Amino acid sequence: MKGVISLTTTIQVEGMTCENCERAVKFALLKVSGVSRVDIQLDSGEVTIEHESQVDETNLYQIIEDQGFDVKS
Ligand SMILES: [Cu+2]
Repeated sequence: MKGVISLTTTIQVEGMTCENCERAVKFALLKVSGVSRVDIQLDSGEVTIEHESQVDETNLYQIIEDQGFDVKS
């Protein structure tokens, strides 16, 4: 049986100001296959994503930007 490797990626995001921003980012990320959990700290802009290792992290950045927010590099 092949094990699934789970990774945690933390992304610093700018521009999320309220619960609606938080929810938009969270739901968009949870739609990605292989993403199992998303935690968002609204005050610090920290988005923590638990995902399988095959998930492309640049795709996660793109999804956040598509919601209208800036990913700090
Ligand atoms: Cu908002």
